[in-house]
Amino acid sequence: MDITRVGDISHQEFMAEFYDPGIPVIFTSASNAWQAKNLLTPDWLVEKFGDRTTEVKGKKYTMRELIALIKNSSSENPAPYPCIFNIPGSLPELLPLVEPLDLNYAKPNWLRHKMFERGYWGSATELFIGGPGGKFPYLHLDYYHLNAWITQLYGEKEFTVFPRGQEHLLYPNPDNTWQSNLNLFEPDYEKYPLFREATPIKFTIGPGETLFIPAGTWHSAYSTTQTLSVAFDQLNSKNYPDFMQDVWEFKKREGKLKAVALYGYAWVAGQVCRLGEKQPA
Ligand SMILES: O=C(O)CCC(=O)C(=O)O
Ligand SMILES: [Fe+2]
Repeated sequence: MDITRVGDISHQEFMAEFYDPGIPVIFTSASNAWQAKNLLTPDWLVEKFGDRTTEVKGKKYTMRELIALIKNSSSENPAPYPCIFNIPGSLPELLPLVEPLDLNYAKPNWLRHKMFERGYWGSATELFIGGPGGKFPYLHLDYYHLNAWITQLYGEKEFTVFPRGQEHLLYPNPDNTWQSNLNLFEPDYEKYPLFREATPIKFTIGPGETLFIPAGTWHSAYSTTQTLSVAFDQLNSKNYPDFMQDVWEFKKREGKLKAVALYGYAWVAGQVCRLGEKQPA
């Protein structure tokens, strides 16, 4: 199986051919809608936001320091990855440059509703910065069964995704079932023999391309050059049942009372969003 690239398809076609069946796809030109396209470069970020800070693996770095690290990164000696800036919190000036955030495809998106905007669900609009050799630490499913939208704005990133239904070949960690135990980049087939039967789909996305990763798709990524990407999540009636199950599972770890409160809140928010969709525009 291969990944499909699409150009100028309608929202309706996207929904029917990719969204509803849950098939990953690359949009080659959706980001034409964003001013950020062809604007963001590592040097530009240093010039505009050199002093802004973020934490990577528990250590605080400035943008200037991170860009210097990715410029010196190599597969033998990779810079830490991923380096992530929360855009609304730390780089709000970028927000108008990524409008419409939904790229005219990632809709409806209940996470844009006031009730879901509070940061309880791991959903965020983020800038990912990487250097050559930077590997996402594990093969995984995204938290809360959110759909992921990743737009590459600079450089090239190699993704690996797995077709649905291969979970039993991917050795999810029993304690963290959204993470795989195996090292995708150097698989130990002795320890994880069933992985031989898995059929990874590998591809590279380049500047201006947007990858849609449907909820429930196992994936990981690897920067082959200096990379900048903008990622955001999507929730609506399709992934909402799985989302609610995750809200319960994750919040339970923080205490039953909290889980009940947040589950109730997410349930109400879901009904509000569902009703909103039914109203004529
Ligand atoms: O762009 C990447 O490195 C992949 C990021 C990813 O899969 C995630 O943050 O969940
Ligand atoms: Fe992910």
